[in-house]
Amino acid sequence: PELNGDGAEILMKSYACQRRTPLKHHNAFLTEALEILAQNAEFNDNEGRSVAFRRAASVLKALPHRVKSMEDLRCLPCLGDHSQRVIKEILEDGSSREVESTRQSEQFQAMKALTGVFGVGVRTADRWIREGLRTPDDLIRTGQQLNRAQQAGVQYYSELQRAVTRAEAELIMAIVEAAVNSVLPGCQIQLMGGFRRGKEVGHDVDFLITHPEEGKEEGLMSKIISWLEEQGVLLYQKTTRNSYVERLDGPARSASNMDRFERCFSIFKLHSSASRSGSASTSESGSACDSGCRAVRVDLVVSPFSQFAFATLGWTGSKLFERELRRWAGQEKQMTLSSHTLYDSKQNLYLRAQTEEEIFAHLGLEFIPPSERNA
Ligand code: DCP
Ligand code: MG
Repeated sequence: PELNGDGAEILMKSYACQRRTPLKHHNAFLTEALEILAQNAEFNDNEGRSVAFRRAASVLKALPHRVKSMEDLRCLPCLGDHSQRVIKEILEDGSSREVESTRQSEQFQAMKALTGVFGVGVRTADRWIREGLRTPDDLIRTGQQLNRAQQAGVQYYSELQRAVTRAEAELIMAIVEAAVNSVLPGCQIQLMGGFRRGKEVGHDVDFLITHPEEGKEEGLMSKIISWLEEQGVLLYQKTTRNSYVERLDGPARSASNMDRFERCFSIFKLHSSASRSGSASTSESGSACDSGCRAVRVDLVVSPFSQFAFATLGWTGSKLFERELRRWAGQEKQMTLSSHTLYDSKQNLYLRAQTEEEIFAHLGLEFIPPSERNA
């Protein structure tokens, strides 16, 4: 095994969910490069390649020191030939030609700009690029057919591009708490995603809501949305209903890893002055976002209490950490993990849990706190 600066052995486990990955690490100069290639692979609809680069980057994030030579990589898992080539070039020349030419390429930049529009995925962006479009402005200029989400995405594009600060997240938390408490007292509300992992900024703010009395959460989302709409907080919202059913013979094989909670994708309106001073804006109604207004993406998820621990684990991230948890469960434990349940295929039963700690224990994993899930 590799030695660290003090000569102590580093044992790097191969699944990201077996490792502690802090937010701040020593190898951003390498991980940013590998993540460009991962993102480009996603743009090319090559998921396998994308995950390989993300796993390689993630191993470097977990290292307790800066990589100085290829020797430092001996015995590390998940570093394929391609990743090693890129790392070698950066160590020797300061940058990788492949990474830099990807970063500069018109295709990559157009994909980044177009998939950066809320409501636009890789397939749609790719089609637009083949039609000669490059930027969100081009969509407006050429009068593209846009669905409601994409219209909001274009309308609030520059606002939504700006990183959401923790202060803004706290402000939105206060608004969500006010909404939830006024429609159903006794709920629990949790800040999820990157902010739960300790990030100072995010691309959105994620919340998980439950009520300790199972069943009370039914119909909750539409009441929350009505309250927020009456207060004029929402610039956009789309709610999907809860479609989860627990099957006795175990979870259905699903094409997507998306969970099936009642969920609201929304855009909140804050007053810029309020988002600086820390007071919420709840008085005006209407859906305009003028110059004194801040638009922020907010995701609300409602979970039944019995699934709350699984939902908490599933909505904390990072995306790679989640993916690795599910892979560990399936490949190493013959279990199926989702944001709803954990199913043991050897015993043919659902394993219940009230806390994240219990889920890690069911999976035979050491508990990793949210701040160290930044894989
Ligand atoms: N999530 C997931 N798979 C998805 C979508 C979400 O596992 N396809 C989980 C993990 C994420 C969390 O939900 O951490 C929130 O998703 P975000 O896209 O908001 O990701 P983050 O909050 O981690 O990042 P950001 O700071 O960019 O919002
Ligand atoms: Mg988020």
